Amino acid sequence: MKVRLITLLSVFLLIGCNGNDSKNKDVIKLKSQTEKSTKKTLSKQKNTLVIDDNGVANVVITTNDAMKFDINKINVASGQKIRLTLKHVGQLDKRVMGHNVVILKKGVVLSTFAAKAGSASKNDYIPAKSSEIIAHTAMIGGGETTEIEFVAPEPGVYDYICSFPGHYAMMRGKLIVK
Ligand SMILES: [Cu+2]
Repeated sequence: MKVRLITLLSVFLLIGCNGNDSKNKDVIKLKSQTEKSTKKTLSKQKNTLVIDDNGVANVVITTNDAMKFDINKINVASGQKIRLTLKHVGQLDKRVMGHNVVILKKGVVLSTFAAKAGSASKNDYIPAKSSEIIAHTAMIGGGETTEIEFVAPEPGVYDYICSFPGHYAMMRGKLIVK
């Protein structure tokens, strides 16, 4: 009698375990589907470089509450006029999830610059009178859009980051000028 009970119990336990396992798998599947769909949304909004009738190259970088730029590489020719649009499609306020695009000169050490920027809270995290910046957008929050125009510098590879405290590690890309 005892043996039978134990057998029954272990059968129940086995069923129980299997049930949990498949539930976990479902959860994992759902999660990866959500990740994929977020990526899709971002890449749908991704614009390739379009040069308009006035000879200006339009670049649109989309960002969100997950601290990501959808474009991490911009290829341009030296001397090309660029209109850079930054679109924040998140919902959080700029005080908690502010984003900008700061294009830095060659040789600027990102961690050093980011530390300086982090202490410039009164100036939207742009260090005053910095000689390390080629161009930068305004700092914006969810639902906002901002744009700047600048001319592509001499050939080389330039880093761009978001200078909001703690964001540069995730939010960075390269402007590749040929
Ligand atoms: Cu940011």
